[in-house]
Amino acid sequence: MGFNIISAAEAASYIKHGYNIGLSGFTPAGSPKAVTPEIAKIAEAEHAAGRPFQIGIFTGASTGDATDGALTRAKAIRYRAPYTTNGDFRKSVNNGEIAYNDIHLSQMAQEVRYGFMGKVDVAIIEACDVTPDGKIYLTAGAGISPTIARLADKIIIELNAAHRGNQCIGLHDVYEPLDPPYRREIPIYKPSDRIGTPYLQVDPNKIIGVVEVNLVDEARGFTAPDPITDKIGQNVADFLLADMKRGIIPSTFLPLQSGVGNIANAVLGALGRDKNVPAFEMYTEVLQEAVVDLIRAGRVKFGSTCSLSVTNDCLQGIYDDFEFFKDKLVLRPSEISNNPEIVRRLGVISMNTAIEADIYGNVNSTHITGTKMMNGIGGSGDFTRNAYISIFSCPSVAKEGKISAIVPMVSHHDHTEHDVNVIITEQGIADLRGKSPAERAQTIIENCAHPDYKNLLWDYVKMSAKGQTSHCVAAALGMHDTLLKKGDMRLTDWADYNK
Ligand code: 0RQ
Repeated sequence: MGFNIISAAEAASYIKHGYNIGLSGFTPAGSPKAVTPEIAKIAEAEHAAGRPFQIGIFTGASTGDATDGALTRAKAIRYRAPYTTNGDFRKSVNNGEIAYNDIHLSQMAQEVRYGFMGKVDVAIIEACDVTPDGKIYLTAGAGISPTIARLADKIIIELNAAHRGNQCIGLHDVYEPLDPPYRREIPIYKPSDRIGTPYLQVDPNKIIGVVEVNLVDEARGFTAPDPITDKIGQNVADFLLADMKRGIIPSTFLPLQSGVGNIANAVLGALGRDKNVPAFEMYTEVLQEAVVDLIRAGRVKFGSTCSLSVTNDCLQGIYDDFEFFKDKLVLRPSEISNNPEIVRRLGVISMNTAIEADIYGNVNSTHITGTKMMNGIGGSGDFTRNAYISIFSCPSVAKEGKISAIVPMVSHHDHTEHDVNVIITEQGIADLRGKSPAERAQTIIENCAHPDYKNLLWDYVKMSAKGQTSHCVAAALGMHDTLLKKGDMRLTDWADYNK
C-alpha cells in the first residue's frame, strides 16, 4: 500500500481549530467512524484548557453518531452542510449553537467546488482499498467524496475491513462534471449506465496516512410497517398502477426514487409486493433494506443509488452475494445520483415524505411548527422539481391525532405547489395534476385529511378571502398556534383568529 499506518488519534491531531473537513459517505453508510470521535476528544481537551476548537463539516448527507453525534456533544461543530438525522445535532441546531446550511444534496459538491463554503482543509475518506498511486475504492456510500478528496489539502483514509477489502470493488461509478462554462451533458441515459471509474483518483502525496479499522456502518433499522404505513404504501402502489393502466406511465414503467424513513421503506415494500406493478428500476439516492429484498426477489431489476443505507446484516448479505448483485447495483456521487438533468431525462417518479402539506399542495419536509429543524430537505427537492410525477406521502395525523399533517398553510416551505403532483395519506390520494388551487383544496381535504380535521379545514376555506389562492392571512397558521398554546390542533377555534 505504501502509506503510513497511523492511529485515529494521530490522524485527528492534523485537524486544527477553524478547519473545514470533508467527510465521505452518505447517511451513516460509508461515513468515517474512527477519526471523528478522536477529533471530538481534542475539542473537549481544548475547551477544558480554555482554548477555542470548532470546525466546519462538509458531508454528502447525514452521517453516524461517531461523527455528527460525537462532534456535536463536544461542541466542536461551527458550521455544517447538508442533511443530518442526528438527535444531538438537531437539539444544538434548534438551540442556535451550530450554523446549519440545509441545501439540496445535488448541489453540495458543486457549491464546495464553487467556493461558496470556504476551502476543504482535510478530507477523511472511508475506503475498502487504496493503491500506492492514489486510487481510492469507496465503501457503502459515495456522497461528495470525489470532490472533497480532490479539493482537500490533505487526505486521511479510514481503511475499513468491515467492507471486505478489495472483494467488493466495482460497485461505484465515480464521475465529477466540469464546472460552467465547460459543463457538458452527463451521459446517463438509463439507470444502469456507467460513465466513470470504480475508484476515485487522488494525488497520493496528499494522503497523510491510513487508519486501519474494522467498524460496521451505524445504519438505523426501521420500525416494522404498521397498518397506517401499509395503507399509505398500498395507496401509492394503487395510484401508480392506475396511471400505468391509463397510459400515463409507460407499461415498461419508469425508474423510481424514494426518500428515507419508515414510510418510504413501507411504500417500497408495498410496491414490491403488488404483482400488478411490473418489476422496476430505481434511480435514487438511498437504497433501503426493502429494495435489497426486492432485488433478490426479481421485483427490482436495477438500483442506481448514492448509498446502501441498510443494516450491517443486509450489507454483509450483499457482499456475500456480490456476484449476484454486482450487475444490479451502482453507487454514484450525490451530484450524479440526484442530478436534476438526469432525473428529468429518465422520467424518474419521486416519492418523498412530508411533515405537513397544505390544502393547496405546498409541502414542508423539514421544520416542526415552522421553527424547529427535523432532519433537512435531503434530496427531496432535487427529485421533486424534476420528476415525471412527484409524490409526497405521510400519515394524515401525527402525535396521537393532536397534529394534522394537512394544514391551511405550511409553517415552512420546502416544495411548492408548482412542483408537487400528488399527496397521499392513509386516507387516500389527492391527484393535483392539472388542477387549480381551489380544485386542489377540494381533493386534498376530501381525500387526504383525517376525518377529525375535515370540517376544520372546510371552515377555514369558507372564511378565507377569495383569490387565486384563497386565504385568511390572520388565521393561516391558526392550527399551529393552537397546537403551541393548547397542545392539540383539534382545539382550533377560528373565531380566535378571524376577529
Ligand atoms: O416523531 O420520531 O417522535 O415518533 O416526525 O415521522 O412518521 O416516523 O416518518 O421516519 O419517514 O420521517 C419527513 C421527518 C418523516 C423524514 C420525515 C414526527 C413523527 C415522528 C418521524 P417520533 P415518521 P419518517 C431523503 C429525501 C426529509 C425529506 C426527504 C425526512 C417523526 O422522511 O426527514 O424525504 N424527510 N428527503 O411523529 C410534528 C408533524 C409531524 C411530526 C411527523 N406534522 N408535526 N411531528 N412528525 N409529522 C433524505 C436523503 O436525501 C438522505
